[in-house]
Amino acid sequence: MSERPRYPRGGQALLVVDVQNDFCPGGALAVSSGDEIVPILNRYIKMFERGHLPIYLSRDWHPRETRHFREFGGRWPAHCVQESVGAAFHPALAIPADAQVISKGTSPDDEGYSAFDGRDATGTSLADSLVRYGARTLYVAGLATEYCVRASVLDAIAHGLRVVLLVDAIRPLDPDDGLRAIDEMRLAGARVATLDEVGRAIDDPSMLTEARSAP
Ligand code: VGL
Repeated sequence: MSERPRYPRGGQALLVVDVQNDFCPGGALAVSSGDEIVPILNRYIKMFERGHLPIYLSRDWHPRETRHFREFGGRWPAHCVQESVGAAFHPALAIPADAQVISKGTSPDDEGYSAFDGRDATGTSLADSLVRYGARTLYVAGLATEYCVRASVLDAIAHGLRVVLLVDAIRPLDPDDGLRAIDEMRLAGARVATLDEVGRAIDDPSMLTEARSAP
């Protein structure tokens, strides 16, 4: 399985949320410019690979019939149906061979907004996997800001993790809701950062800790 170290430097890990075809332009529940973040995500992924740090990719992985879909009483058009092209990761996303895929929303009663509701291929929850890796700081990016990114960030904080929201690699379904969600995540304790800052933090994790405790 993974060749990444059991206790990564600084306890840092990356979570890329739902960068799937259905959330990108042309998809069933498209985030406008959702695909714009892919080259930025690839740079983050490279940074974490170079640092030998664990990388998680969550995906919506819904059954054809789920109460998450409008057709069955839910809110959304059908999207990210298991094994469909729409559920596949964006083709330009540079997924490392040992990245951990976390599937969520996999049963008819499970809406699966948060990656913390998901499990890897062996049935291990994201929270358990992070504990196993000794991760204490989770960097989060992906789609969509006000739904699955927000839910994952708030759950990570509730699990006692430090969260860094990668604001240059998230996009909302609705711009106003996206801004409100960023405020909410910050108020809950998430730090925000962009590529430059993270590049330095990976080499010197104390940088983020210090910045967080500054007034
Ligand atoms: C999402 C709406 C419905 C997301 C998933 O990935 O943010 N949003 N299902």
